Amino acid sequence: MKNAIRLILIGIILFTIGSCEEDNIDPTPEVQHVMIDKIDIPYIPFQNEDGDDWDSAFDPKPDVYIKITKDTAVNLPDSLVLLDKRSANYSEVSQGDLPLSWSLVNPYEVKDWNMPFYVQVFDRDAVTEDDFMGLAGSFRIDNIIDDQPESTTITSGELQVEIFWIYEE
Ligand SMILES: [Ca+2]
Ligand SMILES: [Ca+2]
Repeated sequence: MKNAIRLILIGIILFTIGSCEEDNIDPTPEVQHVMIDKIDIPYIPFQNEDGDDWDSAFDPKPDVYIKITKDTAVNLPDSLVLLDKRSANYSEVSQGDLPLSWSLVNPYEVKDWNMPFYVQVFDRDAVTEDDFMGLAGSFRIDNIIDDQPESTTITSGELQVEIFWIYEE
């Protein structure tokens, strides 16, 4: 009888330990960090809204770069620009060069998941002010966090932008 009680007690203790351990294992670790790994531009407008080339006769094709911004306005202060790839522009882009692609050596973490952000595309100019080619957005981490897609594509007119994500626990 004593042995039986002892076995039951041991059983209860083992069961309790087992339950505790189970509670400690999180079956789906939650993503804590979402980063931008790469930005692709599969399509750009090859003419401006007047139907003209982006540049003059000698180098008519666009010299494309991107900015990631917190707003849709074109000339934003630095505080509203998350990422500026002006120094990494593509020169004289033609159809065969697409998609353009910017891989980030240091993936950019978007800390505010509720914040809408945009990808603005420009033609880099030497003498005159850079030409604004268009923007795609808004992107928002809250919109993707449930599905955690590998990438998100937004098309806006003749412009298409694809952002590739990294998720970390
Ligand atoms: Ca231009
Ligand atoms: Ca050009």
